[in-house]
Amino acid sequence: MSKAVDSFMAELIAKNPAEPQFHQAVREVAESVMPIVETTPAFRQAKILERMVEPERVIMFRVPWVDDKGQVQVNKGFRVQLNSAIGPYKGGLRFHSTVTLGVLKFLGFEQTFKNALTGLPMGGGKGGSDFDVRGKSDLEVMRFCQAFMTELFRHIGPDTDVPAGDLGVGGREIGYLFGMYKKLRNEFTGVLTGKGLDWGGSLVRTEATGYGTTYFAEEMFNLKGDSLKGKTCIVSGAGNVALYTVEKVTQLGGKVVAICDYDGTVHDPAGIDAEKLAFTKDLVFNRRGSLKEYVAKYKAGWIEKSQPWSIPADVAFPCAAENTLNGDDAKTLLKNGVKAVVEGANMPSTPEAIEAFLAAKILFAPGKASNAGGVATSGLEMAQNAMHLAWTREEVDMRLHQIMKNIHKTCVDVGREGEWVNYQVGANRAGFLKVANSMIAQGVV
Ligand code: 2IT
Repeated sequence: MSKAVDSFMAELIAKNPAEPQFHQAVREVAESVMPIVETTPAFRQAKILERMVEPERVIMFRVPWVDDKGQVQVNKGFRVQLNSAIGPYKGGLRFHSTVTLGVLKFLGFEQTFKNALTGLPMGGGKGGSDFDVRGKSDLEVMRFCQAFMTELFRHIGPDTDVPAGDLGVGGREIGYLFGMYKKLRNEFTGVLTGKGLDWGGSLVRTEATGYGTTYFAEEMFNLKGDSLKGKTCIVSGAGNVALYTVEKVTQLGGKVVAICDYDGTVHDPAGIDAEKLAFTKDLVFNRRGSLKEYVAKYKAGWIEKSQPWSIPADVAFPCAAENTLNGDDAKTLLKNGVKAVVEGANMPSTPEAIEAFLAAKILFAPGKASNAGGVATSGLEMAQNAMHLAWTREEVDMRLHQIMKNIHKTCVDVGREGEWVNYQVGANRAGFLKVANSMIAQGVV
């Protein structure tokens, strides 16, 4: 490990204490890009890394609301505007009890590089609240979203900052947030993405992160003259990203044998086919139920309070949350002969897990490259909104597919190490260079 990274990190940690996820995300990028920074006087002189890790602006606010019992509740609200060098701030909102400033800084930092990789003009941002949608009634969620937007609206706009969904924020929440924004501003614009199809949303946005992750995996195999066809796959999570990964993998001829939620892992050796997936989507998205119902209905295996990493597979798709695949999980996957690990979530693999994958030289795709299809399609939604028109499903899917191919090619071009591709280094360096050069062109601001 380089001395320059160590001293940079020591200063970052001293200045930003108690934000371990942010430290982790920065270290991962710093390790990839420090060799470029050290050998490029213009980057050193511009203090480019020091500037990148300092958000341009952080907004923190109180979100008071009234629950169904008439009790006043108070949550924290945040929007972290990380970097606007290449476009308006862009990134999701996360509503979950684990949300802290440090978590959102890590997500906004990742988002900045991810958005740069898409090739679309989007800066990096992230926001959210420690509000947990689980266990809340629909009306409570609506009142919370409205309260949240009564402060957020003054900081965002279609050319300023365009939030979207993340964990805990799906179509329902975006609807309530958009309704309140429109009322406060008296303006119907593309200020949020992930909107409903009848009111400015884009076709394929819901499916985009999972589809994009799968397209990326297919590209990785294609480069080696192989494909997902016939591959046994395991997926963690049972949300938007996970279930549309299952859908696309199955369409491309792979077999998904596991998914998981907070309660445990479904192990279905026969594979989660289209009919079972339709049931699961209804269970998760409409009825907000537990995967235990899948087990009862389809007589599948169940591993209580566990993730799928112990199940032998060719490909693992971590599509849940950060740090949900650790060093021991990585060893188990490698022992079982995993060929590829393709991240659908943001930073799901711990540093120890990544180290193990890179040492074993398997195919490893970091989330900022492989899960970029979601935000890329948000970018396509912004473009359609700005033009006041809507593209067909084929048009959006074709563009998403092309963007994922381009990101893959960029990672290969920048990250090739002999016969093997270090996608981690490729993604970090390519994203960094675009943002760094844009910042330098715009002066010290
Ligand atoms: O992590 C992500 O890329 C997202 N949650 C999607 C962000 C977006 O603006 O669509």
